Amino acid sequence: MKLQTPKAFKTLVVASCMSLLSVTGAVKAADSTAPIVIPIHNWSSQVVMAYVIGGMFEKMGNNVEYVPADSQAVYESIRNGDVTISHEVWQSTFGKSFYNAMAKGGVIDAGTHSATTLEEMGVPTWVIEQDLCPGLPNWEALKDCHEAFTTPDSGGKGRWLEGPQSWHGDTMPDRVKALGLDDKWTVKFAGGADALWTELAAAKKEGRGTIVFNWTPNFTDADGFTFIEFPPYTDGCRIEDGGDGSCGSPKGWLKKAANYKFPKTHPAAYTAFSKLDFSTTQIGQMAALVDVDKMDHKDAAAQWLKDNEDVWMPWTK
Ligand code: TMO
Repeated sequence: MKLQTPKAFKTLVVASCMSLLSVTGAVKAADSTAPIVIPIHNWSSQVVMAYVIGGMFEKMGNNVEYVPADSQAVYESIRNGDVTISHEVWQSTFGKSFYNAMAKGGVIDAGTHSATTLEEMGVPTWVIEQDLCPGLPNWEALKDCHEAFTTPDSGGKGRWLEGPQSWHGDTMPDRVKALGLDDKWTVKFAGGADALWTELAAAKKEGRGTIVFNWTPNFTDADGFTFIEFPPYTDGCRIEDGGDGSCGSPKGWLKKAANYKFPKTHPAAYTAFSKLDFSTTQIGQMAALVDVDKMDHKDAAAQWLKDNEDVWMPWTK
């Protein structure tokens, strides 16, 4: 065994002083220059918020990279470190993938937004006002009104226009069957979120009934959209969770997720991300900048950051 050299001894002394300093809070660790990788999915608030959060990180001096990502597979990508964060973990649609990845090790819960969520089939409120399906929003009204919701491609059945299949798999077709509605209703998957908004506008213009998948917070909160009230959600009620599938979606949370190394590699950015918290109104506004005002996602985010410095700047301090 060798005796400690003076140089190693010196290093030890310096290291001890540094840890003493950090205990008293006098030293802040610097964020790594490695890029923070933010995923881009396929609904407007998520994309605008990606650029809002990325813009905030950049203002803090961080490097940011954006990657298009599948909204279910992203939790495994966060777990293995290819993606750093997810800023909109919707309970109903992504809760299972989020917790599955967490259970495998490598994903942390970085806090919950103030906004509560619902992701559910529903109708524009004028459909109820015009009584196109008497008894809505109670789901049992659907037993008796499918004729008002047929489309040229629905084979005489009423049609539910569900979101892209990449969001929920067969949850809605399973539900139609489990509720005994499959003789009268069929589910069609939209190619993308825009197809849902096109359908809402077309149905209104033509004065015909329509049932579409939608969510809150969204820009439609301001227009009058009514979610159908299905039998209440309980843990395990869906077929993929071992239940019979005859339940609606949960009134859920909206969380933030991160790779487990993020707090260590980028402590300042992680601290800001952990404090970051959006309300229903703020998220609805982010969506509206694109879906109502027709802005580009990046321009919408730049506008939002400019108009809301009092909201996000305190998170960076
Ligand atoms: C995940 N989404 C908000 C589209 O339901």
